[in-house]
Amino acid sequence: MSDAPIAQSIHDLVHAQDPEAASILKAEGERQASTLELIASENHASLATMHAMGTCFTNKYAEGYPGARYYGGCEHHDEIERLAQDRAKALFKCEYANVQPHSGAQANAALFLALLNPGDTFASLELSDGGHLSHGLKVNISGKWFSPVHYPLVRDENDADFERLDYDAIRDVCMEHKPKLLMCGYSAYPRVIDFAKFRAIADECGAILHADIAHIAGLVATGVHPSPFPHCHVVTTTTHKTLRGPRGGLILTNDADLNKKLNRAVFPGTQGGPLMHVVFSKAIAFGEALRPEFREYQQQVVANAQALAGSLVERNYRITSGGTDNHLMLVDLRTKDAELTGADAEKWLEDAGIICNKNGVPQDPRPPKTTSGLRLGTPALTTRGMGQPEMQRVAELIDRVLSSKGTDGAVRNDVRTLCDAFPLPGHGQAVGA
Ligand code: DSN
Repeated sequence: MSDAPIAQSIHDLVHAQDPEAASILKAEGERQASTLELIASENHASLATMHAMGTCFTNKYAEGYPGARYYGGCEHHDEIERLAQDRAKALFKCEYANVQPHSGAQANAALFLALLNPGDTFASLELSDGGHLSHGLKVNISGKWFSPVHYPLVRDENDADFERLDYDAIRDVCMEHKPKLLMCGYSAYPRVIDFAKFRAIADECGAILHADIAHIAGLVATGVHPSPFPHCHVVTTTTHKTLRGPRGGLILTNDADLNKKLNRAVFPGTQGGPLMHVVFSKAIAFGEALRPEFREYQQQVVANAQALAGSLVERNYRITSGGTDNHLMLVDLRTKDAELTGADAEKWLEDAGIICNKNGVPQDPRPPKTTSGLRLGTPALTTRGMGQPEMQRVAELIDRVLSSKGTDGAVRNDVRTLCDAFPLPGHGQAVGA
């Protein structure tokens, strides 16, 4: 890799000054290289994207926006922020992009500040059904200062749409409560979202329609999942999940007035100085996402998720809603073993080098720290170059761990062998190993 010498020098530079910190960096690099990353919200960014965050753009305050800053010396910060905005607009085919949110939750906090007054009602999917904490959880500002009403998934097991969005119920909830904002887009929902249906409901009840596409941003940017535009008034996302950029947030809209309000809500409403080293990295990642091969990658992410889900079903695990259309799946462990919990499964799998997270399944009788399910995603394994045959192997390894209740110690070696066959792009150079 052409930038490998730069990566090597980052490690060496840190090591020469601070061996203690450098050894932690090296250990984390080795952990990532030697384990199977199945957390649906994680990925392996390119070396260029990662290293862009270690640049002199971190040294500068650039409060404000391009052409209207509160500090001198922002000429190149204006250039890079405009480049990131232009690439984001090209990717998502929209008119306005704010690239400054530090994270997805920050983007959503700005959304609330821009569009709602404290106490206003909004509609969303509850966290326990696959939503996100910034969509109205009581301990989050969205649930503390605003008034969420939640719409359900289809609850009837005999319905063909079991555990999918229930658009009739969404309409009923919205017509009863007349929310000012209707949110769609989720953290643990494996099916296609029908943004046009959401817009019809929003228009009928008089709500602004917002989509949080944090999980599916890469799929959306490449047309592998339908776009929220032109249906949604506002779209928020993270940049580090399927989009494979640096850790950060992004706000998109086609509406000039909303754009003004959203910009003010990001700065000075909820943030101070932008993280310009991250904006620099966002520009680079968006450039990568505009390349044709990024679409092939996203198609493979979905094909891999479907292959993994299919292989798990063959081994008697239930996948909620019967499968997946995107990059993730929710595995209901109870069909395999009624006693098996997500917490135990997560721990045993981690010991074997398979990294994932416990997750409630819809209507889960167990609490969030225990759960009956696992959430699995394929973006990171696909970045390593794995395809459908490897997904069958991964399902077999998962099953060996869970069937043996974590006692099959040989799995750890098999995981290492699989990882060695599909090295991380740039690994070794990235940590100086
Ligand atoms: N924590 C993220 C996830 O894992 O889905 C959402 O922000």
